[in-house]
Amino acid sequence: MNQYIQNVLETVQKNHGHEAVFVQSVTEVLTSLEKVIAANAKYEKNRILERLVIPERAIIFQVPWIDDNGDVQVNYGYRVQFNSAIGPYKGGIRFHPSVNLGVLKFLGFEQIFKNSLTTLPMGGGKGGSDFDPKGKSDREVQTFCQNFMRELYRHIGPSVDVPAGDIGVGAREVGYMFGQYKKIVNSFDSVLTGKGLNWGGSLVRPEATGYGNAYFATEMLATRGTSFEGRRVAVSGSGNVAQFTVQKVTQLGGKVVTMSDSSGAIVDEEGIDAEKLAYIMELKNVKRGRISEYVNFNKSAKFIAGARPWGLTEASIAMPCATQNELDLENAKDLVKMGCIAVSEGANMPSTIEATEYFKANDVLFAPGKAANAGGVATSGLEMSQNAMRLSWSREEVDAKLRGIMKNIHQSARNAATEFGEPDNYVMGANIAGFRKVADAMIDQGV
Ligand code: NDP
Ligand code: 2IT
Repeated sequence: MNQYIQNVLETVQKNHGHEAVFVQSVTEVLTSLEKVIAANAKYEKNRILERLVIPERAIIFQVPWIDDNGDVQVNYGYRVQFNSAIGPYKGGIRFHPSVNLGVLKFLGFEQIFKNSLTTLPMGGGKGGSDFDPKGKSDREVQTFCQNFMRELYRHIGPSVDVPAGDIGVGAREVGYMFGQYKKIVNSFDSVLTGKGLNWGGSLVRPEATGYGNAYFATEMLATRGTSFEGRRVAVSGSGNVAQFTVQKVTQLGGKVVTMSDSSGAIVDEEGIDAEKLAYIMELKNVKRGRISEYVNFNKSAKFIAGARPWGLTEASIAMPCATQNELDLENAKDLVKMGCIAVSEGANMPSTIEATEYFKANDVLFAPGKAANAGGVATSGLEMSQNAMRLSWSREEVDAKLRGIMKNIHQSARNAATEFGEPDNYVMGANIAGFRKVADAMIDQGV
């Protein structure tokens, strides 16, 4: 490996070994930059890698709140403002008990390159809390969001840092946080994206990550002269990204045969069509139920407690849309055995490095999350543009722009991969294309 990259990686491992997913994401990115770093002395001279792996700023705060029993609770709040070379910090907020600084550093680091790929002017950031919205009343979620924003508001702003949703943060939570921000600063700002349609949100933002994932996969499949048409597709997760991945894949002629949540996976050999998906959306988004309940609605489907969807049934395309490291080497082997020819990541870093390498070795097309799921943040960027112009585009306009952006990301990843001799290596292509723009901006702006 290139000596410069190796030195930076060793330092990150030594100082941040306890932040395993952050080290994993840095390792994946840096090792794939080998050829571009070797060919351009300016990156080492300007210490770009050392500067990229340290957040420009990371804020940690306490969030005290009162639960329905009148008891005082306290959670951590975080915002990692990773890199602002090409625009204001931009990235989601995650509420999940597994959230800690290391998880948000991994997500913020990924976001730098993803946002760069969208072609829109957005830097990288991520925030969140170890608060678990599961099982909480609506009043508890509201009071938590308000108390979270009571500290976060001073660190964000339409030209500073623009958060959005992620795991555990959807339209409801964005609404409560926006309401609190507006009350404190007394200004109707474009300070969060994923807003409601009546108050500054963009059409297609809720659908954008899942639709973008399907659009990216369509481009990638076309390079092998094929498409979703008639193919069986394994999807994981049943939240925002999974739901709209399933919807678009089905519209494009695919048959989705699995979905999941953290308690297990369902297999529906007949395919999860529009009517069944409507049931799942109501179950997950309104009733806030569990995917296991799907078998009460559709008796021919199976629920396998504790299982991941990989290898449970034949599928030629896999689209992991739940969480990081939910697809490991064993899962990758099972998928290939069951006929998998392509993987498109809706989630952030759902495949382990070993799984990714196995796919590459077995000629499976592999779209990394930072390229395939960039449609969500790209449409957040479009929401910011509409807010700045004080107008809103039609559904058709936003969808056409999203489709164009995903086509563009696919092309620039493929072009960069081709330039460095591995046309099918979307990991290398996406990382190089995302990196160059940010690194060159950092050099332009001086030390
Ligand atoms: P949601 O909260 O809407 O859904 C998350 C889904 O993943 C749920 O089905 C959840 O199951 C499952 N899940 C979460 N944690 C785990 C876990 N530890 N093990 C197994 N399953 C788990 O989140 P999103 O759909 O928004 O996000 C999903 C992924 O997509 C994340 O990686 C996120 O970072 C990424 N992403 C999201 C974007 C967006 O616009 N929302 C944009 C780009 C990427 P359960 O209900 O049981 O917890
Ligand atoms: O991981 C992601 O790209 C997101 N959660 C969306 C971020 C955003 O600002 O829309």
